[in-house]
Amino acid sequence: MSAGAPSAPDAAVRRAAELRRLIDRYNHRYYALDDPEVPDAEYDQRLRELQALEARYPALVTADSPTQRVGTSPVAAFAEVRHRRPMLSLDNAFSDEEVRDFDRRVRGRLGTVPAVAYSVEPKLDGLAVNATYEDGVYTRAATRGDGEKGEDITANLRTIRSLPLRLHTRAPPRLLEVRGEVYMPLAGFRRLNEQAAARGEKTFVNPRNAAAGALRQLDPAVSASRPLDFFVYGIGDVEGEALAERQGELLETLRRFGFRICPHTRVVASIDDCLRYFQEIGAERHRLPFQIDGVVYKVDEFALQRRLGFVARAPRWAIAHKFPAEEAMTTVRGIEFQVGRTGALTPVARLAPIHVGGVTVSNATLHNIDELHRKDVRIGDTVVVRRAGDVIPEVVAVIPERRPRGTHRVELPAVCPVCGSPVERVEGQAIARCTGGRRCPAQRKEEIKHFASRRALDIEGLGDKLVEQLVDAGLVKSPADLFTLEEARLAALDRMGEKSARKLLAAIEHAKRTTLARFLNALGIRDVGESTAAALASHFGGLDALRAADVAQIQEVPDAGPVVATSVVAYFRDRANAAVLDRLLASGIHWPKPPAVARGPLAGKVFVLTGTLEGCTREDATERIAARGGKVSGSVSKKTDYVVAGRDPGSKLDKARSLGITILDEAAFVRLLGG
Ligand code: D41
Repeated sequence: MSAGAPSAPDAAVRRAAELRRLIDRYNHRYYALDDPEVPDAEYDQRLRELQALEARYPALVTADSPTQRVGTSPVAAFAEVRHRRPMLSLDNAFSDEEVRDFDRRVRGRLGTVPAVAYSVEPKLDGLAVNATYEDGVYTRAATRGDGEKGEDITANLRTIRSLPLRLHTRAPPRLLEVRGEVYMPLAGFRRLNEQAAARGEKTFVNPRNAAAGALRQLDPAVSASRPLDFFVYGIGDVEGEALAERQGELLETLRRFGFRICPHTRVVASIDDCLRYFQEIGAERHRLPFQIDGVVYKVDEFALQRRLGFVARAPRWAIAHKFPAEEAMTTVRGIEFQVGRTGALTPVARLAPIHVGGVTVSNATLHNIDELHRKDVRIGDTVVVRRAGDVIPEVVAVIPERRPRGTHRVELPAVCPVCGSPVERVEGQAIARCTGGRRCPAQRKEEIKHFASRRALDIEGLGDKLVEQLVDAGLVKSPADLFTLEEARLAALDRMGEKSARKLLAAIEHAKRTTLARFLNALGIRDVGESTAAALASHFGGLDALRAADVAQIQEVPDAGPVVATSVVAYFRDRANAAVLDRLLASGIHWPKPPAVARGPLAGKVFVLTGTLEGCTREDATERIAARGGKVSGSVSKKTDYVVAGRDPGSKLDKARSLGITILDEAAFVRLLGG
């Protein structure tokens, strides 16, 4: 022991060991199991106590102490680390047929086996890393690199709170290498990008790049501030007894050791089951809290894996079944501004057609003028385009190296490209609008399309093309004109005829019977979407009460803040809107009286859901709350009674904590619902 540092009394040694054990357990419960055991304040207090003890007696500091997660100083460059066993790569399959070929090869090599059991694991889109434990203590981590040697990221991986610094077992192997994927959960990725955008900094193209950037931070303190996580999917070298005979068992053992294992991992009996699993997870993938780019199938039995062996750097016993790519590169042929229902100008890139996310894309949104300027997309640029699931394709980023000479920054037009009215942009807002209102044909068309759409008045057969025709022909200037259309004039339109005209008029007649919520949604009041319309309808019960309400009264509705309330009041005050509204009502639009005040055990209670629930979907949860008289709101405010926090909750949880709102985990929520 160095001179001057007092040697620690036995009591301090024991207390430090106890604190380390406690904090480790709290960390595991909080970060790995999403099931906190103690309040945050208690956790902080224990950590501070340990820090104080270690400051007083530096000899107490151990490599696995939870105080050591951040603390080492920045390094100049990463040292090279040679893996004790090479980190293999994975062969890819892009179709069911290629997967079946893989299974046939496996069974062919094994001889008589009729069907092989596979471990099926979502393929996390992150970075493969290797973490080493000696006598149960975390000692080292490295990136995959070229599979033989990677970079030393020991300090950075240590900052991931779900990583155990000591294995949860009494008899750890002498040495254990675990392999897994470091990734950035989507909620954290979005938050990080929002913060970067707010500071006017460059955002990350995708969570994978963000995770790579975070891991490669030379300063572990910066790395620690990035929301990374780690799922383990296998092992490298082990010294000591074998941990398992099968992949599925191995993952269970690693889970017991304290690692996070991807929760959707399973063992299935045959390749048919693998393909079914691929379909299932493919349908669910955009609701997962992390990004996956396929599924990995691994022969479950290690004895069979050993018989199959390797070719080149890839095992013969595993394959990655990939989803179609959701990102692709193409060039920008033009940038135009589309005018929406409320006059908002949306910049849209016209693209050289490109196959992405399973379809051909030739337009992609740039969201708004700020986004366009932040990404600095120009005509002629090569860009990354993304189409994920049913989401509208978007331009993610420009490839600056590919920019041709002589391009120009795109500016917001001074006048509306459709009607020539001045474009207005409120200071501090991202959205620029055409000021033409119903005089602008583009706004008129969008207003009527929205009015007729499925989740509004649901007028069957009145599609986008027909609306455009009706507006262009001057037959319809506002939604109210739909109810005075004449059969003869309709029938005279291109591609119409008498029969279609009659059908459309019948559909319009049919749509007059609706609900107040649908009707309010159909009006297209700024800042009032489907769920806010429903909340307004159920709170006020009738249109007259809502029309008479002031800003303060509207703010009593869950989900309605000052922005919504101001927009609603402004809508009903507008003379032109009032005239359209009166004509709509005069045409015979009606709805049943809503049921009297909600009753049930949760009457009047406002819930906010965040994160993923294991036992039911968000829609189910909403229905179950509503069935008991409660309401679900999209955002946390003082009006919120309960926040239900599922797995990987978002910033709503932080907000709830700061407002002191009751937080329910899934189990408590189910109990509140009555089992
Ligand atoms: O989730 C993943 N990204 C994942 C990657 C996974 N679940 N399992 C994997 N298994 C392997 C073998 C079979 C070679 C042990 C992998 C990877 N490899 C892998 N990741 C990057 C390169 C290889």
